Amino acid sequence: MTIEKDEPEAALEPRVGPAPEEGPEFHPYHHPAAGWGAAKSVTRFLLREKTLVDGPRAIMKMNHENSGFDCPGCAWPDDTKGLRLDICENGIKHVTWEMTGKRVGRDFFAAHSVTELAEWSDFALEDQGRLTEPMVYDPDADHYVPISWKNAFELVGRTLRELDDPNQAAFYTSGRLGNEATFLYQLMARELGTNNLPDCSNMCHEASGRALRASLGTGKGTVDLKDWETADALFVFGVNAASNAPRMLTALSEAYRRGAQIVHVNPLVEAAATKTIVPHDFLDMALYKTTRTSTLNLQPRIGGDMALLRGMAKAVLEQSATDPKALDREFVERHTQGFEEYRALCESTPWEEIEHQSGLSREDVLKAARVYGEADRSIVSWCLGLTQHEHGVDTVREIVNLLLLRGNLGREGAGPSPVRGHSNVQGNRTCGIDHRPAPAFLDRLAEVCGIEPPRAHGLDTVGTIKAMLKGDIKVFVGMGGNFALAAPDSPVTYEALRTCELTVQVSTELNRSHLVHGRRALILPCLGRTEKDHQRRGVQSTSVEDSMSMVHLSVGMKRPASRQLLSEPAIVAGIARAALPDSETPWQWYVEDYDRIRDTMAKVLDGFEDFNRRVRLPLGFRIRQPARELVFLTPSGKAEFSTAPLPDVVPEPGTLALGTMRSHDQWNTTIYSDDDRYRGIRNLRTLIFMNRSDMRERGIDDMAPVDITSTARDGSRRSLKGYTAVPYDIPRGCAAGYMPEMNVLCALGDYSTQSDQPIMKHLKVTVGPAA
Ligand SMILES: Nc1nc2c(c(=O)[nH]1)N[C@H]1C(S)=C(S)[C@@H](COP(=O)(O)OP(=O)(O)OC[C@H]3O[C@@H](n4cnc5c(=O)[nH]c(N)nc54)[C@H](O)[C@@H]3O)O[C@H]1N2
Ligand SMILES: Nc1nc2c(c(=O)[nH]1)N[C@H]1C(S)=C(S)[C@@H](COP(=O)(O)OP(=O)(O)OC[C@H]3O[C@@H](n4cnc5c(=O)[nH]c(N)nc54)[C@H](O)[C@@H]3O)O[C@H]1N2
Ligand SMILES: [Mo]
Repeated sequence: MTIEKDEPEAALEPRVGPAPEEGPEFHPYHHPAAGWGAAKSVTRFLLREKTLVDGPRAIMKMNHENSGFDCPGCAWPDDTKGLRLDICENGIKHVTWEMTGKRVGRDFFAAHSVTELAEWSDFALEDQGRLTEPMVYDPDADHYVPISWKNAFELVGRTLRELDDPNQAAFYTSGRLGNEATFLYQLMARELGTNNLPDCSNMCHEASGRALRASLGTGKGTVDLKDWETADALFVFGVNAASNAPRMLTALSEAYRRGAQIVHVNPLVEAAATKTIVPHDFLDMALYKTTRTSTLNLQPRIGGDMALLRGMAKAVLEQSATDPKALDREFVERHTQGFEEYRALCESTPWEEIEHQSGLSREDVLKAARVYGEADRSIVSWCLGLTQHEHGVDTVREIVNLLLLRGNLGREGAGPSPVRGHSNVQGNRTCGIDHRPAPAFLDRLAEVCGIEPPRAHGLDTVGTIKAMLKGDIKVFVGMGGNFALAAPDSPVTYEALRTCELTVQVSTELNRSHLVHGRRALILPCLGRTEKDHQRRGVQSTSVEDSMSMVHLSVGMKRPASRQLLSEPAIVAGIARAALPDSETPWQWYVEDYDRIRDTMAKVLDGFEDFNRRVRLPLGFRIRQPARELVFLTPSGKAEFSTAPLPDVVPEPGTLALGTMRSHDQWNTTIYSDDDRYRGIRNLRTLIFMNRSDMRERGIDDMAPVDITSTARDGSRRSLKGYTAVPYDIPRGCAAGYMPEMNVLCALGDYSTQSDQPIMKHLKVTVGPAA
C-alpha cells in the first residue's frame, strides 16, 4: 500500500464551524464498492489520526477467533473460515478513530469554555481525540475542571440517593457496551428501582424486535452466516451495506459467484447494489476484478416496501392456484396460525393499490415474486430503511408472512435476517437493557441477584425526553453514545437535557452531549474496546453478540489512551457503590474478574449456560433461537401471520417524503469528513437528494440552495435553510439527506405508534428555493 504524499497539512487542523475550504462537488459514482478507493481512503485516515504504525498492527488483530478485539463498528458477524483480514474501510476508520494519538486533557478544557465549545462543529469536537480524565462542569467558570474518580462517583451517588423516586433517573445505553458492563448497568438501575433504560435500539431496530416477537415469539433473526452462504435468493431491503455493513459485500459477491439471486430494494441504488472489489481478495484488488452484487434492483417509494411485500405474497398465492409447489402447504398447516385471513387479505388487496403504494409497476413486483417463487431457500434482510417508519412493525411482520408462505424458516439458507447497527446492540437487549423487561427475566434476576426489580415498564428514548421536559427526570446517565445529537428534534432534546439536575456521560471522545448538559455535569472517560483492560485478577475480556446471535470474546491489546481511564464495568460499579451504600451485590468483586460477572449472567440469562467455557470456544457460541428450531413462543405456539392493512405512504401533493440517513464517512453522530464517496459527494453535508423532476417543478436548479420545512403530525413546522439540492436517482416524491443534522426536522412527537421509534426515514417536508 503506498502512502499518498499530497496529504494537506490543513486536514490536521480542527475545523471550527462547518466551513469547508473547497466548494461542494457532486459527480455520480460508477465504480465498484470497496477496493482501491477504500484503501486510499483508509491510508489518508491513518495519516490524519497519526496511527500509521499502531493502526495496521491493530487491524491485523481485528475480528479474529478470540485472540483479538471485536471491531467496534457494525454488528455484521465475523468470518467463520479463518479469513486473515476480516475487515472493511469503515471498520478501520472506526478503530483508528478510537486509537487516535490526539488527546483532550485538562489543558484543553482550561483553554476553552463550554459556551465556546458549543459553537464548534461536531466534527471539530470529536476530532480533538480521546478524553483522558474525569471532568466536572464548574458553572461559575463555565469550564469543565478535573475531578477525582472518587468524588465523581460520590457526586452521582449522592444525587441518585437524594431523588424522591428512582424513576427520576434514566440510564441510556449506546450499542457499544460489552455484555458484562451491560449486565451490571441494568442490575444497578433495577436495584435502584427503575426500568428507565432508554437505548439506541429505541431509534434503530425496536420495530424489528417487536415484529419478530409478535410473529415468531423471539425478537431476533433466525439465520447465521452459513445460511447466507447457502441461500438461493437474498433480498436486501433498506440497507446501505457498502457504507454501514461493508463486510456484507463479501457475502453478496460470494453469493453472486455461486449463482444466487440478489434483489436490492431501496429508493436509492446504493453502491452495494451494483458491484464490488472483494476487499480481502488480494488478487481481485491487484487485477481490479469486480464482482456483481445484485441481480435485480427495485426502487420503491419511501415507505413502499410493505406494499411490495404484499404484492409478492399475492403473486405467490395466485401462482399456487395452478402450481401447488408455489406454496409450502405442509409447513403452513403445521407451523403457522392465521393463514386463511392473510390469504383473504392478499386476495382483496388490488394490484392498483399495491402499485400505487409501492411506487413500483406490477411487472417489477412480479419480477421480485418470481425470484422468490423460484428459490428453494430465501433470506430476507433489512435495516433502517424498513424500521424507522410509522408502520415499521407491520412491514417486518409482512416479511415474515412472505417467508412463511414457502416455509423459509428453520432450515438452512432461509429466514429473516435483520442487519443490526452498533456492534453490541443486540447483546445489550439480550443482557437486560429493555425498558419493557419480560417478567420471567425479572424473576430470575430477583432470584439470582437477590434484588427486588421494579415491575412497571420504564421510559424509552422519546419517553425520557418527554419526561425531562415535564421535570420528571433529574438524573441522566449516558453509557456511551451521543444522546443530544442522536435523538430527534434537536432543540427540544437540548432543552430537555438542560432541565436535569445532573447529566453524566461515559465517553471516549468529546461530543455534543457534553456541552448540552444539566445543572451539574460529569464527563467520565472510559477504555475503548481496542485497549487492554487490567483488573485485580489480570487482563479482562468482554463479550459481544453480533447480528446473527453469535457471542464471542473481545480482548483489547493496546495501551490505554490515558492511565486515568476506567473500564465501563468499573465505572458502573463505582456509581453503584456510591448510589447503593447498603447493596449486597459484590460490585467490586465482580470488577476484579469479569468471569464472575459471566457466572452470574449464566444463571440469569436464557441460553448462557456454561457461559465462561463456551465463550472461549474458537468462534464463541450461538445463542439458542427457538424460532430457528420451529419452536414458537407465541400465544398460539405457532408462527403467526399478521393481517395489517397497507399504510398510505403516498406524499400529499406538493410535499415530499424525506428519509434521513448516514453518509459513507460518518459513524452515526461521529463525522469523519464531509464526503460521501459512493454517492459522489465531496465537501458537502448540508444537502438534500431529490428527483430532478421534483426540483424543476419547484424551480430549483442543480446544486441550488433550498429551504426545507417539515410539518409534524401536530401541525408544527421546523426548517433548515440554505441546503444544497442534489439531483439524484430517487423516485419522485422522495428525498433524502443526512442525520444527525436533519434531526432538527424530526418532531419529538413524530414517532411510530407501533414501535415508539422516531420516524426518521419518513418526514413530511416541503422544499423550495432558498429565501
Ligand atoms: N460506517 C458506518 N457504519 C454503520 C453506521 C454508521 O453510521 N457508519 N451506523 C450503524 C448503525 S447504529 C446502524 S442502525 C446501521 C444503519 O445502517 P442503514 O440502515 O444502512 O443506515 P442508513 O444510512 O440510515 O440507511 C438506510 C438505507 O435505507 C434506505 N431507505 C430509506 N428509506 C427507505 C424505505 O422507505 N425503504 C427502503 N427499502 N429503503 C429505504 C436508504 O436509501 C439507505 O440506503 O449501520 C451501522 N453501521
Ligand atoms: N435522523 C436520524 N437520527 C438517528 C438515526 C437516523 O437514521 N436518522 N439513527 C439512529 C440510530 S440507528 C442510532 S443507533 C442512534 C445512535 O446513537 P448513539 O449510539 O447515541 O450515538 P453514536 O454517534 O454512535 O455515539 C458516538 C459517541 O459514543 C462514544 N463512544 C464511542 N466508543 C465508545 C465506547 O467504547 N464506550 C463509551 N462509553 N462511549 C463510546 C463517543 O464519545 C462518541 O462521541 O442515532 C439515531 N439517530
Ligand atoms: Mo443504530
